[in-house]
Amino acid sequence: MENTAFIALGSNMGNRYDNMMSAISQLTGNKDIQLENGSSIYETDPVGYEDQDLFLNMVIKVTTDLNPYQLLDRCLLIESTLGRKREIRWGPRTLDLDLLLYNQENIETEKLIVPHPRMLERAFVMVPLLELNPDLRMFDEERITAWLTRLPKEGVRIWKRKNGEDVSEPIGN
Ligand code: X6L
Ligand code: MG
Ligand code: MG
Repeated sequence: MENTAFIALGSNMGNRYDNMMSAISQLTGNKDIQLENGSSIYETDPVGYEDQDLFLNMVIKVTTDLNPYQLLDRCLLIESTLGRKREIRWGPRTLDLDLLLYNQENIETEKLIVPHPRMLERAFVMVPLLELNPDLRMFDEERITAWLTRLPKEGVRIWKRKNGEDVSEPIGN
């Protein structure tokens, strides 16, 4: 398990929590991907296309022997086993799995861009990612500073804490 990757999960259709837990089991049930850590789960306002239900979002850290393309293919396969249909762009989905980071690598091909090109603009990705304390040195300092000076938790409320306890109150910034 020589490689470390961070994967973002999102769901806003069906049983959102069960969908995410099922995805984690499928992803890490195969011996070639090991779950290292998982963030709290956040309930988040939809962005991009706003006329849809609230999302649950979280980020997991895994170690793996798979290369980034194999890992991406595994993610896409799990999305389809959970019934993901691509109808409306940015629309509702049973499960979304986005490969955010793979070691410190910069990959830019037609199939895959890592680090995920839009992650710094998305609080529903950055709040759980920063909770896991990844090394963010792959980004230039200016972009990180610019992100941190905005309201990073807007539209992002804790839903299930990492320690397991349910909450219904949003946490402050
Ligand atoms: C202007 C234009 C501003 C487009 C933002 C942001 C588009 C995010 C797409 C955007 C823009 C996205 C999730 C979501 C989606 C999710 C929450 C996307 C792709 N996925 N909203 N919207 N959680 N809360 O996982 O991320 S669609
Ligand atoms: Mg996504
Ligand atoms: Mg995706």
